[in-house]
Amino acid sequence: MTHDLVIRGGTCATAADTFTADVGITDGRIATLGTGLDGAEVIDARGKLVLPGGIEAHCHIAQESASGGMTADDYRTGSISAAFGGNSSFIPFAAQHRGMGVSETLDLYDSRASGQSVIDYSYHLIVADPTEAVLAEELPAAFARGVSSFKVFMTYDLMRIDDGQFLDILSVAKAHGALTMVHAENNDMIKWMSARLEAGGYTAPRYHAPSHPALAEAEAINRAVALARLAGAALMIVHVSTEEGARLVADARREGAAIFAETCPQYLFLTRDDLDRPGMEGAKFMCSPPLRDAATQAALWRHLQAGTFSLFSSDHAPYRFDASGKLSNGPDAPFRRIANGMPGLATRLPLLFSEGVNAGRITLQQFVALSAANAARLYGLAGRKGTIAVGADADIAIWDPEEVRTVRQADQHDAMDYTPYEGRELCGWPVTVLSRGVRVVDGGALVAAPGHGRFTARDPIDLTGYPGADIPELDPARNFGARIAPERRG
Ligand code: DUC
Ligand code: ZN
Ligand code: ZN
Repeated sequence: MTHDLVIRGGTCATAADTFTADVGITDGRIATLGTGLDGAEVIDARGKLVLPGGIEAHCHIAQESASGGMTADDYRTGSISAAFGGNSSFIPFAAQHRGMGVSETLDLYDSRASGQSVIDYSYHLIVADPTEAVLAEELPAAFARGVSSFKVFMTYDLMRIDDGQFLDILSVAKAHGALTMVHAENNDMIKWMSARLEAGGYTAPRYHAPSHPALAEAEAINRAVALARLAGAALMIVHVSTEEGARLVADARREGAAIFAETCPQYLFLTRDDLDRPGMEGAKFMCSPPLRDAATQAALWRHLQAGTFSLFSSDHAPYRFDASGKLSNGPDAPFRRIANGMPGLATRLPLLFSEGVNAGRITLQQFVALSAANAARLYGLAGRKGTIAVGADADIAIWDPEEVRTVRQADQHDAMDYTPYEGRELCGWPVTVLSRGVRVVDGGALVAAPGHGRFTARDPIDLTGYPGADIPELDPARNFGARIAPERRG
């Protein structure tokens, strides 16, 4: 049998295994793993690693914030940047703002993504307005559409939900097999700290860090875990930035709860000292939660190694260092009026490979788990993406584990005007990236056209092996129709 394409002689790796094989691809899927395979086209991968294409599971693309600021990247530039970073698919957010319906939100993002992306995509739905209609009709309709995860915020006045609303959303998610994601920071602690800092005249970017104390993250994670356990629902805590938060996650996981967590490159590779760069340069390093210190970096690495974190995602939230982005409220804006976020789609995996695998901190199997396999399992893509297996989509990144390159903004493909990793020398880079068997990036060039990437409907989360509610009698999902107390609706 002649395949459409054969990747010959590479070292393949999954989250479980490393093996040498040719990968035979036909009709966009992996058809054969073997030796001596025939292909109409052949990629020589001797000396290279053949890995599942990354799944970037946390990024903000063509998304406006509640206060109206738009990300610099759209689905074209964002997907191209992701592909150059070794990703074959990504899951940006579709953000419901108050007053918007869920279907309306998804239609809007469909219109933004359609025909633009070079890699496959889905959305996590951000739920900021969980009305009765949203809970009873629109979220189920979103699941039916293949959107099986959504994010809620415990902070930001315009986005946050209260604990009762959080329980309602967790219950609906549980009933439908969706995964709830949470931005866990205590809103009032942040507002209280910010007001005091500002009153004292402490408004430079560096004060963004103390305005979001570690305690604010720990308090919110503790509460979020308790709410999820009461509802008997699974929960993903995104962008964990503190040792305290990671420890709470590890404890809950040890007790068998379906609590999952993610950390991000910025918390392992940057510190709050970066916020203290001269002038307003620190604004480039503002993200929420904020950068912490070197001791926290070390603790987060330990948790990454120990399996506390299932995901390592970029949280690419691109705002340029100009009046269209970070400095939209003036060249000296106080930290509270500077957009939060930094780019990272293209650097997430090279950073993890270089400083994780090549530096001996994590195994290749952990790299595959963190870059693709765990996201596939948790976000309803298992069997299709995130693995090198017969029948799976041929979403593959071929890596040269010895290539050394220095990160430069001039080489980036996103719509940004800086990278926080400027000048870093990294060893190990993706050289060819395939999406469903089609070369997207090859030899340093983009070779697929916008529109190659398709919306991918996702399956429900598989929680086999996790217990249900800690207190079954209180499991709201068992009494779904009567679940929402009318007094909370007013
Ligand atoms: N949360 C994110 O997930 N990304 C950017 C900023 C934020 O608050
Ligand atoms: Zn967040
Ligand atoms: Zn984010």
